[in-house]
Amino acid sequence: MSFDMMSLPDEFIRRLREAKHVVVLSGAGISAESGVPTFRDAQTGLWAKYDPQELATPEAFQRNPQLVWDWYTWRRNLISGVGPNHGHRALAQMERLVPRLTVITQNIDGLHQQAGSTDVIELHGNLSRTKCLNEDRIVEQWEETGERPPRCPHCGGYLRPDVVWFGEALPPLALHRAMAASRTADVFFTVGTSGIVYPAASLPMEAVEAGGMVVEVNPEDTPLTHWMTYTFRGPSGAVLPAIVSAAWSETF
Ligand code: BJW
Repeated sequence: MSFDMMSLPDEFIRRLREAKHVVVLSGAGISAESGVPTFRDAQTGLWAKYDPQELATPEAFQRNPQLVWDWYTWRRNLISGVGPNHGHRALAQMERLVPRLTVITQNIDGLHQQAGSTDVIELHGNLSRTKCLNEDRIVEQWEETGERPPRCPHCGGYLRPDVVWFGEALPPLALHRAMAASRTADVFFTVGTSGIVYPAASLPMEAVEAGGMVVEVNPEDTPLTHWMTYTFRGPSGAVLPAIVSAAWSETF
């Protein structure tokens, strides 16, 4: 789907070009065009009968650790076969055009970093890391015995992905940095997130309260929409390159 650059308001472009700090809160929607299903999309194939919101919990892991481990293994394999799309790349490009750009992502796929973004705060962890359920320490190597989940080489407890499940605290430093960045944002983009999961969904309000311009990029309305200074309806892989082109005449 194309996005009409002519529809970008002059005032939006002016404030973006003058911004000293641009902050982007991204969600699963930015990776959708890379082939990573969003969190609230209906799942397909093997996983169609499961609700992701019921797999991404400590209770699910306690109830059925093998099921949850297998789901994350499936997702890790899926992510390893895809790459960043035009939306991720447009943000990496924007970072080179403004004094400072911080990406705060809820995604665990590492695609912003692959695209070249260098200041990325991961709020919900990263699927490439594994940690011990008991000791909460990152584990890089373990013996593959066929048991799923595998066991921690130090304490024998289960291993789990280093991601944040419902009811778990976000990494404190990441959350602190995300709050601080949101409060200093001249322009705050929320891209491809349903805006229903907290505390991430509160970050645009931090930017609003500090006087920042808040902008939503999403094909659909969200609960965050009414806070926005501007909303651009469309897929981020089309909208974000159009914004960079309109503001800095960069071509993609
Ligand atoms: C496109 C597109 C395209 C499609 N282009 N866009 C305050 C109020 C109410 C509840 C709470 C509250 N504070 C805390 C809570 C509880 C809970 C919560 O928020 N629940 C809500 C469901 C109500 N929050 C928590 O439990 C958090 N922990 C916490 O607060 O701890 C407190 C604590 C403190 C001290 C000690 C102990 C505890 C933790 C939240 C963790 C969320 N984890 C997950 C799983 C991560 C690992 C994994 O990936 O498996 O994070 S859940 C899931 O949701 C995942 C996502 O990051 C997150 C957000 O989803 P996202 O990214 O927005 O995706 P979707 O699918 O929802 O939306 C996609 C969007 O893209 C849609 O809008 C589409 O339209 C759009 N789109 N194509 C652009 N091409």
